[in-house]
Amino acid sequence: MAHRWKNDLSWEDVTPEAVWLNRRQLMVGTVGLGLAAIAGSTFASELELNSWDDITSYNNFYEFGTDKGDPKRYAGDLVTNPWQVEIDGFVDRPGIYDFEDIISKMTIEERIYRFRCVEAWSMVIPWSGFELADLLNLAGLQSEARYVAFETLYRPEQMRGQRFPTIKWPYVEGLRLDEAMHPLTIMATGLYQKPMPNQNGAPIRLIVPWKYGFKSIKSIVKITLTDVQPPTSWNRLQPSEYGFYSNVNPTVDHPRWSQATERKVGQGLFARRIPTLMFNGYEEEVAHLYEGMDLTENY
Ligand SMILES: Nc1nc2c(c(=O)[nH]1)N[C@H]1C(S)=C(S)[C@@H](COP(=O)(O)O)O[C@H]1N2
Ligand SMILES: [Mo]
Repeated sequence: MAHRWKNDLSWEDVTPEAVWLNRRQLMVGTVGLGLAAIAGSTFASELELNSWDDITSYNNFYEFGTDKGDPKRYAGDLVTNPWQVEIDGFVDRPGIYDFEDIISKMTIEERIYRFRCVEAWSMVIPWSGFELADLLNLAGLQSEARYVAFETLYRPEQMRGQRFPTIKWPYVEGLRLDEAMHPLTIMATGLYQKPMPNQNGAPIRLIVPWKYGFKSIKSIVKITLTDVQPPTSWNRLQPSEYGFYSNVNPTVDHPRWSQATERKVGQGLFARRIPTLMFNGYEEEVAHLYEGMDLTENY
């Protein structure tokens, strides 16, 4: 399939962890490198790929508990094979699609994306997956479709967090159709060229890199094309803090904290906070989707 996606970060841009560690040791061992070297190292840290360990042990996945360590601790209980995704609503071919069948029809590629959580931490992650647009086209979009609603699995026997009413289960999310069809929007099925770990949303999860992390719903079992804006879990929980759009925006603060900077996970507690970029650095690709919209109103 033809892709309009423009490559953003590649393995040449990011600093794989091993290279970074060597460079840091080198720097520590070299006195008097001067300011240029220090500035250079700061830049490198922003583009440093987060380690497998960072990405798979510091998670948000309330289905397994609210602590950042809970998903790694408990997500092993989830059985992800076999897996089905139901696609319904305004599509020509509604039905229950087998995960294996879906991926056999898709072009799987790697995407290195910045990932920015609403709680002001961030990572750089090498996902693998395919464009959501390709899946929606496989199902056949009808002209009435204006939004896409997503639903996570509800299986409290294996998802222990669902035994408590932390949020209203199942977790739900939604996108406007043009956001869903944008070539940056992917369904991720793996990371670091391995199958998706359970704690990161196995076997299939959404990634929308210009939006706060909570939009990127995990372990999806249902996709519905609708003509009305669908409910979303965080908006339902606290509408004054979480809107439908949730675009990364350093100029619009969360009511309880600033969104101007972020803490890169894995850099240590005393690392310098880095500036948050408009649309998480994807402004050139996505700003046109929101032309004429008041982004303070539509947060
Ligand atoms: N089903 C489901 N999806 C979810 C969440 C969740 O609790 N349940 N948490 C969201 C939040 S708040 C974030 S920041 C990201 C975290 O993704 P990661 O653990 O892969 O970094 O997943 C999002 N997707
Ligand atoms: Mo988050």
